[in-house]
Amino acid sequence: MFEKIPNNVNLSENKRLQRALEQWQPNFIRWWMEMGPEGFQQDEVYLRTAISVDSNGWAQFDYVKMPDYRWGIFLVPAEPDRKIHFGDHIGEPVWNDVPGEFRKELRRIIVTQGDTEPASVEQQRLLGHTTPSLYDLRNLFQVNVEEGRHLWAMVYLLHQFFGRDGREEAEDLLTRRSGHKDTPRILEAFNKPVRDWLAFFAFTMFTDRDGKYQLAALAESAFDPLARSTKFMLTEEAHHLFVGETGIARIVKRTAELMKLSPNEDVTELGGIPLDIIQKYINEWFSASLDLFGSEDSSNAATFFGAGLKGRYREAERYSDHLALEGSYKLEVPDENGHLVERSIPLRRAMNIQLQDAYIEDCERALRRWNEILEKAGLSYRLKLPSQRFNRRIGVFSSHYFTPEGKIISESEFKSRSNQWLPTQEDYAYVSSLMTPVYERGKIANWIAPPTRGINQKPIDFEYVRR
Ligand code: BYC
Ligand code: FE
Ligand code: FE
Repeated sequence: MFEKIPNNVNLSENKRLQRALEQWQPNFIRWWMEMGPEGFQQDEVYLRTAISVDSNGWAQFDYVKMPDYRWGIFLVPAEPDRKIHFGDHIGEPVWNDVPGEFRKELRRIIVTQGDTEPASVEQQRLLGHTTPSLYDLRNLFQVNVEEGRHLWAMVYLLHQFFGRDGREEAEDLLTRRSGHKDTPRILEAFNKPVRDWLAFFAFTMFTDRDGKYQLAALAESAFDPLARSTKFMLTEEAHHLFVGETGIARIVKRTAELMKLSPNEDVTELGGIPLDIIQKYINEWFSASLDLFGSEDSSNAATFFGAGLKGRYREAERYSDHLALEGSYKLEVPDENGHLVERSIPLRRAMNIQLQDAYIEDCERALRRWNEILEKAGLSYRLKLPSQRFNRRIGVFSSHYFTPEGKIISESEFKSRSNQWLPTQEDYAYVSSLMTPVYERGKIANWIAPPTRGINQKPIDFEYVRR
């Protein structure tokens, strides 16, 4: 069995880890068969598999049946003499084991990260039945198997460094279920349904992108095995973000084409997705993803930073003060009377929002690209990111209601206008009415433009999934 698990952690010589994985692996496969992509487990999918971390080894492409995917365990090579570069232990050597005083916090971070990976597979498990093309079907499955590998990455850390409670946590990662009323996944966005392909692209654009920033923050960690694991995960994450960003870009492009064909720019007559529905999905998934950063003012975040467990985005390059003991982050927050007043959050307690700022900047860049497509098509409509205050469930804005422009409003006004801002049942039903599968080689659904190129230099009409 262990030869089948590609790894660079000396698995063949690590008996203790082998025993732990021996028990866990069959349960993982059982979970994958039950909760993984439904209906396609016996098909041959053109997938990339990581077999080593060097540049020519890590991305091997071939046809694989998903249950035979070789989920591996990879850490980027250790940096010799790496030192902790932020927080209270700055300058000390990084840890290759878990310090007792931070055990609880580290376990919690790893479990939270690990929980999102299988959750996303569960959320996406039915999408194969409505794929717009074989190219997209393959990308969906690529994302799914890699999220599976990300679970393995976190389970490796739990088994190797957390003993018995690590093993218990690893089991629990396979028992919670996205959206389950008694045993839900830990974070809210991972309990939301991903109903259709517009939602899938919005999810990979906005929610996987939270993943990128959380992983980047953990890649700074003083706990070196965590830093090295998450660094390798980031190389895979890039493709997930590509799927999301280009997926929405292709829908925008197709919608723009259809708007030109329709005398009153009504694309529903032509089976397209109207721009205002795309905007509502952006509003929904952007706001749900902001909640994943935790509260803007967070003592947990201060502890994580001080201990050196979790840094900011590119801590070394983007910041000069790595202690963050002085200074503050100014944020307008609502007071009890519903007036926005400036609050100074001590910098260390403001780590979540600093990470979120980097994320928002990145999202803005994608929005500009989508809007270029509209501009080139000669259309005046522009897509926008809603205010960070809009539709929040976590953090300092969650106690009040805001418009997408960030203006504070009453609950009743929000309720009466939310059908203009967030997808309605009719919007979901309309999008879902377009989701008829296209399994023919080289063909594509009417509501989305074809990709500009194929995968791994293959043509767009390549047989990415052999059914
Ligand atoms: N939902 O101080 P606070 C990915 C809880 S995505 C529910 O505000 P903190 C992926 C929190 O636990 C990246 N509960 O937050 C993407 C705390 O509870 P306690 C996943 C929430 O702790 C797509 C309380 O509220 N990675 O990889 O600073 C596909 C107050 O906490 C939520 C990580 O999240 C929520 N949204 O930060 C596949 C990294 N937010 O202690 C994969 C690891 C907060 O009072 N996690 N709470 O009982 C962390 O670093 C932190 O736990 C969080 C929260 C950033 C999530
Ligand atoms: Fe992931
Ligand atoms: Fe991802």
